[in-house]
Amino acid sequence: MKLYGGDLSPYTAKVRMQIYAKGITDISFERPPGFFQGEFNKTSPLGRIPALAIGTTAATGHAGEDVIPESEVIAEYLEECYPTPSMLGSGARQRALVRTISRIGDVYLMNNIFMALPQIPRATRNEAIRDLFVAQMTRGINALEHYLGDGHCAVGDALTLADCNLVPALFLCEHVVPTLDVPNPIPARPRGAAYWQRIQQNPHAARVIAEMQHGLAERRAGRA
Ligand SMILES: N[C@@H](CCC(=O)N[C@@H](CS)C(=O)NCC(=O)O)C(=O)O
Repeated sequence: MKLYGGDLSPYTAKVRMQIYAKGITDISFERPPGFFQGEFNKTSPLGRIPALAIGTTAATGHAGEDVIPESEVIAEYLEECYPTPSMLGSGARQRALVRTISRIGDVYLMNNIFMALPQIPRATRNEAIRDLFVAQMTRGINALEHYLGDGHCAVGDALTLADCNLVPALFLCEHVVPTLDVPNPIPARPRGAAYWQRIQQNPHAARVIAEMQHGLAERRAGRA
């Protein structure tokens, strides 16, 4: 299998963290062909990364590679293909908590920060658009205060998909949100701040954070 992605992409980081934590070694990491030319939709119709290429015959029967889009769908597919160690949580209630935190990381944090990115340049910024997305991000990060526990990880002491979503999401809160002239929301949230401190000690989290930092440095230097 091949994972098309990029170092700075938080959605790619989410899947890479899952791959590292599960100890999967037979998936290669590749740059998406034609991504910056707007041609990656020839490989994966949504044109976004990450995308997981799993074979040469598409499930639909159409010609071309068989490619799975959307980080959450990829994450679920990997859990089915590599069930051990499970990153879904144990028991129905804990799995629902893992999914709740995962959706906060993906839908409320990553997605809204991502949609606000065009509002970074002050000269062309529409403050109403920025504020709309920031309000939804704030809703999510406030709710996290209720759902995060005191264990080493987002849910208990073992890594789950909740951590794979939160680590890149909180990286964006810390490094990207301030570029919108909005304060990093983490320090003002005690549980979120304590979790962010703790999880950065985890080697799989630290590895994707280092990759995203590398991607951000490349982007800021105009190399990516
Ligand atoms: N919902 C998608 C979001 C993926 C996404 O937005 N990826 C960004 C890079 S982090 C991308 O490919 N952007 C290019 C574009 O939107 O055209 C997922 O979970 O995989």
